[in-house]
Amino acid sequence: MPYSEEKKEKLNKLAKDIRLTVLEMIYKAGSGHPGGSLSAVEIIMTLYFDKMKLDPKNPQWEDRDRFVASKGHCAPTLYTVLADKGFFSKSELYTLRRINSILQGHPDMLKTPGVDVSTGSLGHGLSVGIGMALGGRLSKKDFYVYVLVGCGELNEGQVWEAAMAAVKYQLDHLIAIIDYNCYQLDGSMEDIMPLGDVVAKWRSFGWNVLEINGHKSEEISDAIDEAKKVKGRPTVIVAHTVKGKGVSFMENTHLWHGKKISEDDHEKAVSELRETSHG
Ligand SMILES: Cc1ncc(C[n+]2csc(CCOP(=O)(O)OP(=O)(O)O)c2C)c(N)n1
Repeated sequence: MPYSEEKKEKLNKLAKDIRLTVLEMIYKAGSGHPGGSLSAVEIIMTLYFDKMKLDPKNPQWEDRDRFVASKGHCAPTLYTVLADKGFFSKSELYTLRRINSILQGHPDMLKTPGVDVSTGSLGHGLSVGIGMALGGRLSKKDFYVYVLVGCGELNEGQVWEAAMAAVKYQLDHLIAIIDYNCYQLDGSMEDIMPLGDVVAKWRSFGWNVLEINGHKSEEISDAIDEAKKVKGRPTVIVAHTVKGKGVSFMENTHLWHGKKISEDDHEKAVSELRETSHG
């Protein structure tokens, strides 16, 4: 359904606020992953604010939709969105990565309300999502399972084993979203392990494949609506994104994949984000 101008504006502002919070969390923690946290903002925000069936007062609600942050290093973005939704107090956000904090560097389902799966070791999330979707089918539930996968993560062989299994089990309540920002930890996808025609690859495995701009909430939302119409097979949404989106000196580089943010850089990033509008 087309977004109203009011909704677009509201979500653009929210995305900007999420970016500011994420940068402050990583700055205060003295370590973290700015690049892949910033690229995933609209994807995670749109899922939680527009698409997922949730009850922040009851994080374990059996009928809820599930989210697997398979690229677990985007945890600051997930935590910010969970706090915005009311799963826990926003005052927790600046305890990121501290000993005994409920917000560890990677998502921990035993520590953080609203986190459905512990992740961080890349390659496993889609397989876990398959288990959840099969569990939902067996218990006659109607929930959807969303799995956010990094493009570098696609270099892990297990993702492709999962890609085969999801089709074998005809998991139409499983929706994978690839944060396709073209960079990974220490280089570009092209230099490290090119994926070639990623759309053709997923199609050849039997998936329904959609391709969108992963910084446009409306496109993300429409793609999910489309995915839900397809019966008998899973959908993957290839979301084209920009690593480090929103901060010019962090964009389109692996150099801000995992890096401490200095006071100077934090100030520069904040003033840049405050001046620009993203959509
Ligand atoms: C199994 C495993 N190997 C290596 C790492 C270290 N690591 C963390 S993030 C990352 C790069 C991931 O790239 P991508 O999936 O493209 O993430 P994004 O660019 O979206 O941040 C690597 C190699 C890891 N977390 N898990």
